[in-house]
Amino acid sequence: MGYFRIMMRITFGLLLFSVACSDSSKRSDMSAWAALAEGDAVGDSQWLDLPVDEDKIRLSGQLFYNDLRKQGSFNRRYDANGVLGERCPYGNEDCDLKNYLAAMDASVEIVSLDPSFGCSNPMAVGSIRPNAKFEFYFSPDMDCLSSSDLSLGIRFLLRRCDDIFCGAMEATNQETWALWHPEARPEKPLTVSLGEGFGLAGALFQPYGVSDGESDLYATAANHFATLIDAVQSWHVDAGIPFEGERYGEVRVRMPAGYETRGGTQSTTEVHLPDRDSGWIKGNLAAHEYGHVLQLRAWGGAYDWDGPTHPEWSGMSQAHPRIAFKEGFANFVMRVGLETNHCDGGFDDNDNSLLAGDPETGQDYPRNVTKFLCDWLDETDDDDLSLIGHGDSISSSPFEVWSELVRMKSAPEAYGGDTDEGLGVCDFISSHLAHIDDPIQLMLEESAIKAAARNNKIDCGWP
Ligand SMILES: [Ca+2]
Ligand SMILES: [Ca+2]
Ligand SMILES: [Ca+2]
Ligand SMILES: [Ca+2]
Repeated sequence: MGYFRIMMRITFGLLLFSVACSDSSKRSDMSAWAALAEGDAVGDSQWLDLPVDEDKIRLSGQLFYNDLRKQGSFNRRYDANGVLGERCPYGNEDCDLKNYLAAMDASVEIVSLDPSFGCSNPMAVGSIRPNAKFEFYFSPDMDCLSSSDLSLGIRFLLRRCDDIFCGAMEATNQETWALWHPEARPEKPLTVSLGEGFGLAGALFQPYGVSDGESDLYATAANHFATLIDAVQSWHVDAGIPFEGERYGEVRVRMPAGYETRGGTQSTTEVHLPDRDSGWIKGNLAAHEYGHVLQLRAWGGAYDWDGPTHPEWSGMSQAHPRIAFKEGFANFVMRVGLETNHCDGGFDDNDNSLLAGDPETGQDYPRNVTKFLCDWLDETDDDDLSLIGHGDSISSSPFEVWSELVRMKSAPEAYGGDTDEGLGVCDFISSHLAHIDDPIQLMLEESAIKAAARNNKIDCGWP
């Protein structure tokens, strides 16, 4: 079968540095928060032996974080030795609680620390590359400076905001998690003259270690940010799903949100993550919650059903089909987003990864929904011999799954969906089939999709 099997479109967003006195409402009061802590330094700083025009300054450096997640896409970034990143979870004695990887996509700002002039906007803004580097070559705004000797600070923020995505990790006080470079901060400005270049020591987004109580939440926030960026890379960069920033705005992931014991997505823009209770975060939660953000944005900003949207749930427990679909979809987003949690391999096979419930009620279980969406996506055909039908022979792309998600909510009349009751995985299937005009293609797809659904104990009352 290959009717809606298409090649996944892969695009790589190239982020360029911009030099600007750009404004942002989130930035105006950032200084106080950012001054709370400075990062650790890795290596030495040095004057750069590179040509610099006399009206410009060249600055470079690196930013790392300590990646102790169990789950993530580690090889999207390089480590401090320039080698592709690897998994080294908390508690692994071999790496001694150190796994410094590039803080990819974090923002970096250069600000004037000269007290004579009140220039609060950053004079240059950029982002951290997969090799951890940042580099600026810019002409400062001389109106913001008292002389040709500049007193500069370098500020790192767990925030990515560009045409592809805009989101940040924020602390309980709703300010972005941010750090000064240890050698370019209010207490110790970096002094550079026009026409000079300076390479700063690498910095680590971990000012208080990984187990010193509340303060080490800086390091935790950086690990959540890595998971968020992994999901963004898979869904918005690789799969090309629109973020719709103009319509919905920036996503703010608050951690710790004190009252939370699990994650909670409040809206298209507000995600809450709990405090770390012991050990370390697993690394999957921010990607699951981001799945809810994607669904809400695909659905016009709301679920729209009458009833609770955040009931207790688990993958193997029976729930209303609308909750099973919502949580199953969020876990699907996490599986596509994190390389360690992919759809194929052990999760594909029903022997290794069990289904829940029975064939009559299977659509009520988040686990079954996730496994079905994974079969809808993957190219690994599998067949459970204990269930009727020839199993999974279909495949698609994340973009097509997302497109169907949008369509099922926007045109329920096409297939008889009840948005007041709330839509489930059977609505997802019905919506897809309702838009196939060619009767032969419809017959083929219907047969294949039903077989794949039944392979996941999903039977929508079909004859
Ligand atoms: Ca499967
Ligand atoms: Ca498949
Ligand atoms: Ca499969
Ligand atoms: Ca079978």
